[in-house]
Amino acid sequence: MSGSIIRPYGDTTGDGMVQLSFTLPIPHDKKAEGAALQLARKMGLDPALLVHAKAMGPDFTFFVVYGSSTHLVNLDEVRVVEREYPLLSAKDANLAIRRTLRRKLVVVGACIGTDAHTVGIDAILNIKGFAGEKGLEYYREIKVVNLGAQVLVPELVARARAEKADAVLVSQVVTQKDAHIHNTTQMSAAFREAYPAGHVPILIVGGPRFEEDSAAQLGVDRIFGRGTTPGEVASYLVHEITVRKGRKA
Ligand code: B12
Repeated sequence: MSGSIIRPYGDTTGDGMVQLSFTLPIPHDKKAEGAALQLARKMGLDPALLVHAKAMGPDFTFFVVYGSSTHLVNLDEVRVVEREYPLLSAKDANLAIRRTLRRKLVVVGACIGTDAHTVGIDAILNIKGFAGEKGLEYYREIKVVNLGAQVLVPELVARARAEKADAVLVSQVVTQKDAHIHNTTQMSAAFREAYPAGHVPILIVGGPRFEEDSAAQLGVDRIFGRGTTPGEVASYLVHEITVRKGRKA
């Protein structure tokens, strides 16, 4: 195998072993177990071993399957979104904001739609922060307006306008029926409609299950995923206000 082709590792290097779990909408019996193995084989696991099956009520069964994946990963074909800006300390971010804007940077944040998962956005905004980093409220040159959960898009737009927001930070954790995609697209469209072209605030969306390279598709400037820290967001904000100022000049 060339260095850029890899396979998963279980017991011995390159044995391809992976574990996966899923639920089928059938009662737990021998046939259900056979159905789970059929699915696993169709997904490229060969051999596939059933290591766990448990009834989830009378009509569903949960499975864990362990098996060797027949697929190869080509590292040369992996595409990722690299951070194109430097990570700044809170002190340097504050200095850069003051130098660029000569006033505080205003951030309005919310969970939109029916989403009530505020832990993620609070990790970024609240002073106590996340992973040992203080949140944006700690930054002297950032004014944070955290609207909390289940905020309607018109309410978010109105508040962003009233606060003269430089950036709007939205969180979407629930992904059932692609709610995060629909809500984000609706939100970005509403901002483009409410603001003159070139004056829309920096639109940022975050949550654990976004595809990081889909920002343009969703009409936002940046997507932040799992494990994001407040410092990364502050650094991005500094980068983006600097780029925008350069464009205006
Ligand atoms: C805590 C929790 C709850 C709490 C939320 C409390 C609160 N105030 O937030 C409660 C109990 C209320 C809850 C309710 C529900 N939940 Co819930 N919940 C979770 C749980 C266990 C943890 C989420 C969390 O706090 N993670 C920790 C934070 C720090 O991580 P994070 O959100 O990913 O945030 C980080 C990044 O993503 C990013 N980020 C996130 N947002 C933003 C925004 C910006 C601007 C930026 C820059 C970055 C950023 O930065 C953060 C820090 O790194 C998850 C399962 C899990 N383990 O993830 C389920 C989970 C999210 N919940 C789920 C579900 C289904 C529900 C309910 C529908 C359950 C029900 N049937 O009632 C309800 C929905 C309520 C609603 N209307 O939204 C599902 C979602 C499934 C899906 N595909 O959508 C999950 C995945 C559980 C599961 N496996 O089924 N839940």
